[in-house]
Formats: sequence, structure tokens, C-alpha cells
Amino acid sequence: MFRKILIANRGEIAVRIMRACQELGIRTVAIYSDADVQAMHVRMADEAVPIGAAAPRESYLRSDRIIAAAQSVGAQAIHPGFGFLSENADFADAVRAAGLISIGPSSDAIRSMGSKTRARAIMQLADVPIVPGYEGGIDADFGEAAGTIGYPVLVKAAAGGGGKGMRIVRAPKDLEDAIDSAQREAEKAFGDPTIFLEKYVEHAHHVEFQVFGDMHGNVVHLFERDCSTQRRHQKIIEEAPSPLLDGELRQRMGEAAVTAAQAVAYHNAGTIEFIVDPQTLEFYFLEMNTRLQVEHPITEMITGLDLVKLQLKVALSEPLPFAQDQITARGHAVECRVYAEDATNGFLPAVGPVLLAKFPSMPGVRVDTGIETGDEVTIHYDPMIAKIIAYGQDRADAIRKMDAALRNTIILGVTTNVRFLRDVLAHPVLQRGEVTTSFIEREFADWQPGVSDSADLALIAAALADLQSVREWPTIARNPQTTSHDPWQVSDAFRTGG
Ligand code: MV4
Repeated sequence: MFRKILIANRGEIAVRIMRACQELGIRTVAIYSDADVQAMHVRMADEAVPIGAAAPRESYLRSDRIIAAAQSVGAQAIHPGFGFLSENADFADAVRAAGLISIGPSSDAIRSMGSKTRARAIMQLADVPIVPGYEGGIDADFGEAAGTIGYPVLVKAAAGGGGKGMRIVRAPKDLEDAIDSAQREAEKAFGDPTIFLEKYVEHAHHVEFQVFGDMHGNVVHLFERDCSTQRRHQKIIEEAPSPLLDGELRQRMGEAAVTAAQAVAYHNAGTIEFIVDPQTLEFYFLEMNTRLQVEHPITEMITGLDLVKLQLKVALSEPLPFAQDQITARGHAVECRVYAEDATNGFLPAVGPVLLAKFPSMPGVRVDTGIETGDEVTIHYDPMIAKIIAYGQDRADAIRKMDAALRNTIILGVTTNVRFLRDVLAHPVLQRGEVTTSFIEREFADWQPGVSDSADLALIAAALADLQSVREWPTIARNPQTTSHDPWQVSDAFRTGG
């Protein structure tokens, strides 16, 4: 195994990777920006190297400094996590050129899948079903192509992914404007204005297969995740397995996912995204993500595997320790992403100090987080506070446990989406396993948090009791404005009396 690796990331995924390293006896090296001097991932690492200012361009995206940091401490490998440089082919090349191991796929695979049009061409050659579409080229006639495909169509950016630069077009008269604005957005975001068309598969399930390859040509899939519960292309609830698939469809899609990965000689962890029409049960390849994903824990829960440990193994050229028929899935797992955001303010990130972070501790519940009480949510990075993962013997059991876990999640200081998550989880469409890509927009368009009920009040009381341990509290208690008729006096007396 490795002796020492550098984790080129921050927050919960850096913490998650370090936990796997600790179990394997690998020394960990954190990198950190000026905003993260006190961050949890830094406190957890064996060593930590400062790499620059808070803005990602000045720190977590500085491949030169990150590689220099790894060399300065004698790390053998770099794990990129997700986001930041994780799908940057030039970074993977630079890491390997520096004589280090990059814990991830080949730069060729990253490049091929980074171009959504190239990915489509590769999948078509490999007989993996793709959505009817049109790539254009010289003498392109998008209007004619859209008519042939049939409306509604989607305009997508070739360099895009994750919904960036996407436009839904429902009528021919709107096509030209949509193409123009998509091209402008793509040029601005990716420096490449190339767009293509696809038939828009509406009210569908977003189902993705976890794949894993080693450097000896072996590729397996680790079953699927249903990620249809998204808001503005931000996933909020994911589950495994997908409630839409039966055994036969799962087998066919799994085989297509393995074929897709083999088409680019894939090694390490990857995900094949499909869109599935619940009416016809036809499925189509959308894109491949060439990294470990945020939602990987639900796959870990149903397979009993540790995907980070597997990543380290195959990065060392070891063969996958199992064949496809040795991998089994059991039970059901759900993940909720807890974000610091304010639903009453357009779901904008809510930043500031976290006065209290109290996470559930119960059987079958896992919490992946990178923050603790006293830490800060800043404007510089993703406002995700934690991932709550619940595992049950079946879907209903997992959902019940998730609601209990959310009821025991108390975040004070920043507004969160916990109440929103609970309402989404309780919705009959979700309870029935019938969530499609249009669910959140249709059912929660003008959602507002309900009035506090007695359970909320009990939580607030419990949280106030916990606040005793927060450093700021004595200042509040000594505030001269806290007079005897102030309701805070009650807690004050309780405190001084204790
Ligand atoms: C699609 C699609 C339907 N038809 N492509 C969104 C993110 C990116 N990974 C691909 N995405 C989609 N591509 C075709 N041809 C549906 C999605 C999609 C989606 C679309 C609208 C609202 C929510 C969505 C959630 C997941 C996927």
C-alpha cells in the first residue's frame, strides 16, 4: 500500500478520503487555502501544506503548487476527490509527469468523456444507446435536424455537463435564440461555444451506474443510483437501488455501463449517467463522470464496499478483487445533501459561522461532513454542510430512518435546507418511488418552510441547552442588554446556577 498520499481537496470528501487512509495506515497530507487554516480536513491530516488565497483559482485549482506540495513532503500519490481538478486531464498528466501516482482514470479517458459529442460518438460505435441527436459540423442545419428529431429538443454544450449551458426548446420559433444564448454561455463558461442537439426526454429518471476498472482490462459495475430528485441541476436526494428498475433492466443497463467504460479502457472509479423513460423503460447514455461522485456512499451501503480503498488499490495497478458475479447488493440506501442555503431567499448560499452542528447518531445512519461546531461556511466554496446517508432493509425502512436522521440534525448559525429535505422526503410521489426530473420544479416551485411545530420548539430548546459549550455564549450572557425581564434571562440563570 501507499505510505503517504496528498489529498488535493477540502471539506467532507477530503475528510472521507483521509478516513480510508487512516484505516489503511497511510499518512495523509492536506492542502489548504487562507480560508481553511482551521478547517476540519486540515485538523485531521497528518501534515498540511498552505497553497494560497481563498479563491479556488489561487489555491485548490493551482496544480503547480499542489504538485510541488506533494513533492516537498514526499507524498507518493495525489487523490483529487471531486470538483476542483478531479476531471482536469492536464492535471492528471502533470501529476504523472512529476513521477507521482494520480488516483483516478487515464487523462485520455477524462478527455474523451469531457467532450460530450466525442462521448456520444464513442458510445454509438460501442452500441451503447444514445439519445437521438445532431452534432452539426460544416453546413449544419440545426433547424432541419430539430424537426427530424422532434420537439422538445435540448441544446447542450459539447464542453458542458451537469446541465451547464443547456436549453430546452419546445417550438421551432425558439430554436435560434436558444442556440445563440447556449453558445454564448458555453463560450463564457468553457471557452468553447460548440453545441449539439438531443431529443429532450421529459419526466424521466436520472439513473447512473457506478463502474470500476483496473489496469488489467477488468471492468465491473456496482449497481445504480437514482438521482432524479434535483433542483436546478443540484442533486438533493439520491437512492440506491433505483425504484424504477427490475432485475432484467438492471442487468441490461449494467452491461451497457460496463461496455461504455470498456470503450475508453477505463480504470478507477467512474459513473455512467443514463436517462430512463418510465413509460417505455427505454434507456439512453447521457454522459460519463470520470471521478468518484458525491453520492458514492449509497453504493457503499448497498454493496458493503469501500470505494476509496478500491480506488487506492487499482491506482497501485492491483487487479480488482472480485468479478461481476461476486458483487451483490442488499437493502436500500438514501442520501440527503444538507446545504447551507435559504429557501426564503431564492436558495442562495447562507454563509457565516456554524454555532452548532449536531448530527444524528443512530444505527444504519452515516454522516459524511467536513464541518464541526465553530467552523464557518464561506462564499468561496460549495455550501454543502453534510451528507446524511440512511440504510434500511428495504426502501420504506431507509426513508423512515432518513426522516428520523433529519429530525436529529440541528444546525444553528446558518440557514439550511433540512426542513425542505423533510418535506420532499414526505411527498407521496417520492414515497411511491415515482420521482422524475420534473418533480421538484412541479411540486416545490414556491415552497416555503411551514410554521414551527412543537417538535421544532423541542429541538430549539435542546439546541439552546447544547449552546452552553459554545465559546460565544458567555459574551451573550454578560450582555448588559440582557435584563431581568428578558426571556433569555431564564437560560442565563440556568447557566450561572449550573
Ligand atoms: C437530458 C435530459 C433529458 N433528455 N438529456 C441534466 C444534467 C446532465 N448530466 C444531463 N441532464 C439531463 N440531460 C436529454 N436528452 C434530462 C437531464 C436531467 C434533467 C433535466 C431537467 C431537469 C432536471 C434534470 C435532472 C437530471 C437530468
